[in-house]
Amino acid sequence: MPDSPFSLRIDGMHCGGCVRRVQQALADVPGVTVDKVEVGRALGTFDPADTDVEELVKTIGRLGFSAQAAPSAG
Ligand SMILES: [Cu+2]
Repeated sequence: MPDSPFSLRIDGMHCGGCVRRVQQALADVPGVTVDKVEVGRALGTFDPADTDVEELVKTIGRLGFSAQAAPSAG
């Protein structure tokens, strides 16, 4: 199955430390490939057989940030 893109808008991120935490947490989710994390958003792809956007939102929520799915650019 082809990977699906995800784009998350994330509130509560402030600095490079936040970026690293989000990047690490997403990368630890099976099936996820992180393309880019910056303050306020994260982009990448995931294998729909392994996870879904809702799980990624929850993963970021467990770090203390508030994430929501954003429309994919392009
Ligand atoms: Cu920070």
